[in-house]
Amino acid sequence: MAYQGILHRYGQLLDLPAHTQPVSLLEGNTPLIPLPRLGRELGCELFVKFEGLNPTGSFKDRGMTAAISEAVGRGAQTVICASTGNTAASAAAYAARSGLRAIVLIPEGKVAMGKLAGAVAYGAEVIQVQGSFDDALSLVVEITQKTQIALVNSINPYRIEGQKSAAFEICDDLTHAPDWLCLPVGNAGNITSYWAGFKQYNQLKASGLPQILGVQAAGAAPLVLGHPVDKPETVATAIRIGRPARGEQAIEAAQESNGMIIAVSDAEILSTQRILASEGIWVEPASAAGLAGLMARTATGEFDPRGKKIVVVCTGHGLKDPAIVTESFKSPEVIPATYLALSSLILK
Ligand code: AN7
Repeated sequence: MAYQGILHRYGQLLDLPAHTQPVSLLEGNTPLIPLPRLGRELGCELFVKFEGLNPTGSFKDRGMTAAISEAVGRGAQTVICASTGNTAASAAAYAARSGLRAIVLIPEGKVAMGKLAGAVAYGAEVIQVQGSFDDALSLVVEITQKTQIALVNSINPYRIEGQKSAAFEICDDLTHAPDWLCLPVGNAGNITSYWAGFKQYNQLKASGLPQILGVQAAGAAPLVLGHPVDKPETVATAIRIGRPARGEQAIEAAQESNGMIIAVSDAEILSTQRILASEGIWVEPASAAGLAGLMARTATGEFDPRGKKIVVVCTGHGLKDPAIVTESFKSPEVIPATYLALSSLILK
């Protein structure tokens, strides 16, 4: 049967209320792409779980199909979220599909253009907040406590349920869990979901458990520093978050899995974005953090990838943030439309 989305494929394993009414854009079922060249360099079997290939270009669609399906079933008419961009675009799309009003709060001037454009295109009411993501999330929590508006940030437990599906897919594709899973950490919903998903699948199918490497940006690394960051700053705007809502669960996931949470610099994030692109995989900066962390720790000798099966999660597509690339290259060469001009340029 044709693929019908994650609620259809894995709904039995997700703890969703009976009133849930599926709203899907056929999210999930993303490819696990081998990186043989880089894997050989590192001495490991390396894969990218390319979550940028979801319907709105990020992993958020897995949790959003669940959260919106529950909200619709409960009779909600309006949903709201705070977002560094991807949650906003995803909430906007799933709300549009189900006829709900979507309101999204974003930190002023700090959201990549592809995400903002998505939220607008899908018809959300976009509001810029003079503050950080964390300030916007506090507002969202307050208004959803005082009104019937439904919250669709990853504080919403159904978001976590939906996002577990990525762990199930990886185990199904590899026939077992990898040795390591490396991923970026912002508000810490995704690391929480993966760990819950791997544990659940292991209980059901003895698929094994990965060690988890969570990676923050150095300028927004509350879980590495051990305290909130009031003014988070990083080129990876998706993870520019100083007070992760599920920070404790992220630390639990790292400890229970015998993994770790580390930070990488913006320079390391951007150089890893280029390395992934050189393998044909263009991701937004935050999405390069998992691999950046793996490579940085391998370079210092603190991590030994040799002989391991490693999955890096690339959470969002490069098209989300084209400016990061276009701002740093010079405009392409312009030539007259003649064979002579073309051949003298490229046949040196
Ligand atoms: C590409 O969209 O928080 O640790 O508001 O967009 O589960 O927060 C985005 C987060 C990683 C971090 N990669 O995931 C939002 C938002 C990308 C992201 C993360 C985000 P979490």
